[in-house]
Amino acid sequence: MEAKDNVIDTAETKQSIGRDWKEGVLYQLYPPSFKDSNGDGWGDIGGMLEKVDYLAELGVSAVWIGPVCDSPMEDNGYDIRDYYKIHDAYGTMEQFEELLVKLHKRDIRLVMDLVINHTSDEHAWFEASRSSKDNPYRDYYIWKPPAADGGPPNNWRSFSEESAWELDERTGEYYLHIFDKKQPDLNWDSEAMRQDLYEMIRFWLEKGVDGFRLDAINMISKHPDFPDAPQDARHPRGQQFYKNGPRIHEMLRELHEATFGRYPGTLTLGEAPTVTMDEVVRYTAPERKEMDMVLQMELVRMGKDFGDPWKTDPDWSPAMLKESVVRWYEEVFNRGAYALYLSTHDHPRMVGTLFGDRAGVGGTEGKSCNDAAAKAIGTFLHTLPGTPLVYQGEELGMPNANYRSLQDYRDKGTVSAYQRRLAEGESERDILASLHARSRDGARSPMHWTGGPEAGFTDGTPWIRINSQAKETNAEDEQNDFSSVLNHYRQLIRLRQQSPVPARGDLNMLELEDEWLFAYVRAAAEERWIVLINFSNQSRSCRIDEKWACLIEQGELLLASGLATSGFPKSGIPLQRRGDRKDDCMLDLLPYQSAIYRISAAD
Ligand code: TEU
Repeated sequence: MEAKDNVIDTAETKQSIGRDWKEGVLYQLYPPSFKDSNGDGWGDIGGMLEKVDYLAELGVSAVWIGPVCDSPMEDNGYDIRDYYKIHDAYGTMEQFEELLVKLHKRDIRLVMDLVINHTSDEHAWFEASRSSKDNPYRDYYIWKPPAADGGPPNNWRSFSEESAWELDERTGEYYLHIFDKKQPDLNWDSEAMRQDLYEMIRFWLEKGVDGFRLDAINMISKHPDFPDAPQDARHPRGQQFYKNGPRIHEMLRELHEATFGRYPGTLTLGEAPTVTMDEVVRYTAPERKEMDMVLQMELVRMGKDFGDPWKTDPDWSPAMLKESVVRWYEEVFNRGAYALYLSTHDHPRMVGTLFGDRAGVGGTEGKSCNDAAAKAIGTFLHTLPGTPLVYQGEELGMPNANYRSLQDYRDKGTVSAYQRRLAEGESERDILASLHARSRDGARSPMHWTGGPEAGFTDGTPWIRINSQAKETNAEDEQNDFSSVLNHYRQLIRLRQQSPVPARGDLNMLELEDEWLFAYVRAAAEERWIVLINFSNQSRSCRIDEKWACLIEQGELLLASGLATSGFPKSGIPLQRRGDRKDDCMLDLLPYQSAIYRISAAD
């Protein structure tokens, strides 16, 4: 495409808002569960408008808003029926424009969710496509004749665990759907389809949208031969033939050139599950002009064995966490870019997954343990290399929803997994335990705005049950409580605004004998930070190198957190010297304690 001299100057507005994207903090807003303004129990743009001040006070620089385009809502909007229309339950285009203006006034940029690997089967393109083999829209989607035995063209499975192919009686052919059968995959090999998508993206850019989170973007280029995968391949079978496929980079470059590249300053945040580090660099190296950042999905998926998506216990260890953090830093940080999240709408909340029983969520001491764990997670997220992405409610320490029966769940994939497993003879108790540990609905319960009815989310009946912990954990109470998780997040975000260390600093993960203790140094030219975190619910102690001990002693404590009843040892420093021996310095951290020290670069 011949874009260069076609650069449109809304860029000026964009660049005047905030600083470099990487330096800020991103916030994920999940529309159905954020705030309802009209009492229908479903979040909406009116609700978002009410909460712009809340977001501004938190200090985030951009908000990624989940899909709000017209949709039959089979997958909460990740199944778009009309890219040019706001879904009725969310409000109107005028309200969307008002939101954009209001966010910009508070220096917050708006990032839309761009779902372009697939559409809804109710999209006009698909309706035309399926109508006959010679319809001009036929090749907007991926159609194949049946295999010799009349079955699907290959053995790929969809994320919803069925075949990835659906037979359409009308023409006797199968269409591909990597996700649900209501979400047919677009055919990115069709030039006409791509041009239609680009036009739609420019429509939103013209409105002044600042960026896009590109849904499942590394799946758009499919292997041209559609080969069978080994029968025992990891779930979902066939993924190696459509993730990071043969034409992916060519396609992303063309997409960039035809759309985002014409609007400098636009952020593109690519969702790319299962990638190698080299692949991430290829996606995000600035000179390649593909995407700005990839979402680092490893931490949020950690320990979840994708051979069995419903396994109850995440097979997770602190060593895995350290390894992943260091690998991304060493192999990507200086060559490409990534955003880091520890919770999102597709996985149960981190505070439940990693700390679940360990944090004692729901028990008598549940609240203080939960909050201490939530703060440790916050410290970790904001002090690692990579741009932090906070998922709504995480900043309040919202626990995983405590859904206990099938009636509580709304996610289609969750409900069908329940039914399938029950039919296969599994006990209801076991199924519910694994849903609690793994269902996406765990993170989708509505925001806790107040401790009042329906957590202040709606005046009506919420589309999904409010978490019973809303009375103890809610924004209204936390606003004014200096020791709240919310205030911890606000301070973390402020620290990031004031120092170059978190966005640009090098990382040196110190080797400690206790795997539950994390100590790392972030160093930028002007300044260094030492971060200490205890990820367990036990007090822990291990030897620390004298050199680092001295630096901690001389450092300035920027922020600390731990169990409300405890705090730091009297000295204010979590260190003890035992005897005179130089190497006998111990680091002592209380359960879920975290601390950030600043030491000058000269030390
Ligand atoms: O998710 C894409 C994705 O790759 C999945 O691995 C996701 O982790 C899975 O759905 C978990 O069960 C994106 C969206 O984030 C998700 O909400 C959508 O359902 C999906 O795309 C289809 O649009």
